Formats: sequence, structure tokens, C-alpha cells
Amino acid sequence: MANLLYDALFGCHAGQDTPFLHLPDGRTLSHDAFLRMAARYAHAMTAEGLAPGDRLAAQIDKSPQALAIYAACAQIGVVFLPLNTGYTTAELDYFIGNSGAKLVLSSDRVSDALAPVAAAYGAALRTLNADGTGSLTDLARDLPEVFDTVSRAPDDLAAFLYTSGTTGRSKGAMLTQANLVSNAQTLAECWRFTSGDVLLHALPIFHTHGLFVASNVTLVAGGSMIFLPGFNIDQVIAAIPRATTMMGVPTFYTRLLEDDRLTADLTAHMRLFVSGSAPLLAETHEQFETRTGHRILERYGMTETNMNTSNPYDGERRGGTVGFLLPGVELKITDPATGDTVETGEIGQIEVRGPNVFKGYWQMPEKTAEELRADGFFITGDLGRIDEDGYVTIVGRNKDLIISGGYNIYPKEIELILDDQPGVLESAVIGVPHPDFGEAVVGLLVARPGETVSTDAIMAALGDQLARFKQPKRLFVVTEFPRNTMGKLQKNILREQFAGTFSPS
Ligand code: MCA
Ligand code: AMP
Repeated sequence: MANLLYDALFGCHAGQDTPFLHLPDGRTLSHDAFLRMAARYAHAMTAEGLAPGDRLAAQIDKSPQALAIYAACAQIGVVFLPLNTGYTTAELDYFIGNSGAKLVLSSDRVSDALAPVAAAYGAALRTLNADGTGSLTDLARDLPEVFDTVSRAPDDLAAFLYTSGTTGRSKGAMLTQANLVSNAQTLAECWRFTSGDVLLHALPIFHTHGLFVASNVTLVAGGSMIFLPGFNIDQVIAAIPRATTMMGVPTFYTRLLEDDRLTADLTAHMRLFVSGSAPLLAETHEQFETRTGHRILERYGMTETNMNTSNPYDGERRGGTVGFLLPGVELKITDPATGDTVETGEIGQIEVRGPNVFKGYWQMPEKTAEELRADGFFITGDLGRIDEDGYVTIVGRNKDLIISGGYNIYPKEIELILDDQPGVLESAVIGVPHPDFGEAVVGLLVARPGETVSTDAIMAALGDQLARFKQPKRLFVVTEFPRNTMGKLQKNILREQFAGTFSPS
């Protein structure tokens, strides 16, 4: 009887009274206490009728209990589907319906709004709040603290993570147990994680970075985490002297650099800072080293692949690059038109293959076939090159994607909604430089002839339909869009025109 994910991340710590989660209120939860809590949830979820292979959709705030739901899913063989807490009911409707989730978990705050959605798809609805209370916790409270782990094959699904697409329709990336475990073990080894490590965890746990990189790496190594609800600069600064490592999106590092309390003394106890999810400016890399003496280690990954490349632990961490291929990962740079590998140093699309690469998109065989080649190479949509020393540099994207504060936003999804607004003839959504989020969303609108467009009314209308982080920070009405001779909208020209929108004047 084996269950790779549960055994490698959780089961291996059974009975260990070692620290696992350091909480903001000063309490520390041991590995063993965490596992006993997870077992109670595993019983509660089984009592709710969940069986191996079923999906559990969870839009829950970050807490030890939320992480225990992930462990419980692994233990009972249920596919975990974590959802951004910013998603609106309209967005959740799609994820719940598409995934066929049997159980939906939300906070009490939104459960009334979500109840009709869950009911429409025949899913049960239970709650779990940021403080660990809720109807699922009530159900779990008196249940046994030991659960017989369900046997699973390494190729069985562990999680679905929805990633938006260039068509505006989100796709459920199916990740197997082996995908997650192989990557976590590789990263723990490359980044030298041990049971003595204390990771400063300020990322959300509904995306790859905070869950499958930060948490999984700590779990396979048997270390502990200072588990903060989010990125609050005062909490982070206060926690740094107790930590040995931190993982973050570039916004974490630019926000730290803006704070005078970030010094070499403050970070003297740290051994590693990792950045990913969005490009880290070479300038941020240099400023961070000047201020603290630490060279940030940048790595590159995707929801569909987990991590693919990393700068070295020893050796030169080259700013502006995402480092070398991780052991076991193959990467080639190809010509987007022909699929042929280009010469070393030339720019092309990045394709990857390895034990980390997902199984495909849930119930979307055509989409899967478009992006995942029959030989196992996944076409990432990123453009890059490899230099003679083996460093990979990402130079751009072959997909229309905005990355804002580490969150991916696909313009098409927003354009479809903007196009439907009163008076709008057509819309274009672009990403422009932003001092805090790296890129920010700007929406451009062309009015129907003779009609006027109210940007205020449109902003208000977006509130119900789009998570806050996806909503344009600014909307502008323009007379027409630049087009090439084929009539294709030229977003590059719009990006240039609006590049200064958020520059400090
Ligand atoms: C918050 N807002 C945002 C964002 N976050 N707007 C655009 N982009 C964002 N990322 C909105 C808020 O709703 C608010 O709107 C206003 O911006 C200011 O919010 P603020 O309080 O400053 O934000 P925050 O709560 O401090 O959050 C910023 C953050 C957060 C800490 C950078 O976005 C974050 O934790 N990002 C990490 C995302 C992540 O984990 N990505 C990994 C994906 P208003 O005031 O108007 O209401 S995994 C991935 O990409 C791959 C696999 C990989 O390689 O890792
Ligand atoms: P996601 O769809 O959330 O998994 O985001 C994956 C995308 O984030 C990749 O395809 C890249 O475009 C981008 N990304 C992740 N890490 C980096 C990085 N270190 N530098 C530049 N882009 C990155």
C-alpha cells in the first residue's frame, strides 16, 4: 500500500514532535499535531462522501487548517483544487462546474453567495474560515486522529490548478502525485533544504509558488515555516531574523527594498532568498545584494510544469537569467513556426519535458494536444534563449499574458467582458510597467459611433465578474486602435503609448 504524495510529504513525519508551523500568535504546531489534524479532516471528508479521484474545490483563507485540507486530500486520494480567494462567485461558478467538484469549501463570509452555485452542480458545501472555525471543522472535531492512508499510484491525480487561457477560458492543469513529489525533492536538494530550515512563508497557498514550491519543499525536507497570512511588510521584517530562507514574487523584494529596515544585519541569519513567478529586474537583484549581501536566486516555472530551471545554489546566480535546467528536466528552444530547435544563443519558444510536466488539461483533449506534444514536450508560451554556459534567459512571451504582482492575467478574459459593456465597440487589455506589481492591467476602449462610454460605470460593473487583481487599474477611451495591414490589432504600439501610465511623474 503506497501513496507517494502523502508518504513523501506528510506520512514521513508521523509521530515527530518537531516544529512545523510557526504562527503569528506565537504558537508553533508540530509535524505530528498537524498530521493528526489532517487525519480528522480526512475522516470528515470521507463522511461527506468523498472517494479517491473525486475533486474538492477550496476557496479558503491561508491557515494551518487550510494546509491540512491539502494533506487530507493526499491521504484520501482526493484531487485538491485550490482557488484564489479573490475570485468572484461568477468566476467560481465555472471552476466548480468544470471540475465536477463533489465538495466545495469556502469561508462563512461567502458561503451564502456560493450555496446556489454548489447546489446547481450537485456539490456539497462546507466552510472553513481563516481562524480554523467552520462547518467542516465542526464535523472533524471529534473524529479519530489516525486515518488509514488510501493507496494511490504515482500517476494518479493529486491536484488541479486552473490557469486562464489566451481564449479566455480557464483550463484545469492536471498534476499527478509524481509531478509534485519529483519536483519538490529536486528543489529541496538543489536549494539544500534540511530539517533545520525555517522558511518565511508569506505567499498565498492557492497557487504553485506558495503550495507546491514553498510548502512542498519544506515538507520533504522536514523543516518548518513561519506561516504568515499574507505579505505584510511589518510582519515580514519582524520574521526575517527567525528565518533561514524566504521565497517570494519580485514585488516582495521591491517592497522590502523600499523599507529602510532591510539591512545586512536584519538578514544575517538568512541563507537563501528565492524569487519567481515573474521577471526579477536585474536592478532589483543588484540593489538587494548591495543592501543585504545576499544574491537572490531566481528560478522559472509554470503551473503546468512546476519548476523547470533554477540559478545555482553554489556558483554564479546571474541576474536577469533563470539559471540552469533542473536535474531531470529537458528544455529546448524552438522555432515557433516549425518546431525545430534553434542554434544555441538564439531566441525561440521554450519547450520542456520531464517528470514535472503535467498530464494535460482536464476534459480538454484538443487544448492539451495544442500545447503538449506527443513526445512529451510542453510548449510553454515563453520566449527565451540558452547561452553557451547553460543559463536560460526569458526574453518575452509568445502568449498574450500579463503578470501582475505574480498573478497571471489573460487579457482575453477581461476583453470579453469589456466588449459586452454599454457603448463599447471593442476593447484591448494590455500590461504596462508598474512600480509595485511589475506590470499592471490597463483597459482601452473604443466607443460605438455616436455613443458615449462611462469608464466609472464599467469599472463598477466589473466588480461582480472579475477578481480585484484582474480588474484594470485604469480604463481609457481611445478613438481607434492601431492595426497592421492585415487588420490585426497592434498591442505593442498600445503598450508603448501607455507605458508611462504609472510612472512617477
Ligand atoms: C493585490 N492587488 C493586486 C494584486 N494584489 N492588483 C494587481 N495585481 C496583484 N498581484 C490589488 C488589491 O486588491 C488592492 O486593490 C490593491 O491591488 C492594493 O493591494 P495591496 O494591499 O497592496 O496588495 P497585497 O494584498 O499586499 O498583495 C500584493 C501581493 C499579492 C503581496 C504582491 O498580490 C501576492 O501575494 N502575490 C503573489 C502571487 C503568487 O503567489 N503568485 C504565484 C503564482 P484595491 O485597493 O483597489 O482594492 S504561481 C506562478 O506564477 C508560477 C507557477 C511560478 O513560477 O511560481
Ligand atoms: P503560471 O501560469 O501562474 O504558472 O505562470 C507561469 C508563467 O510565469 C511562466 O510561463 C512565465 O511566463 C512566468 N514566470 C515564472 N517564473 C518566471 C521568472 N523567474 N521570470 C520570468 N517569468 C517567469
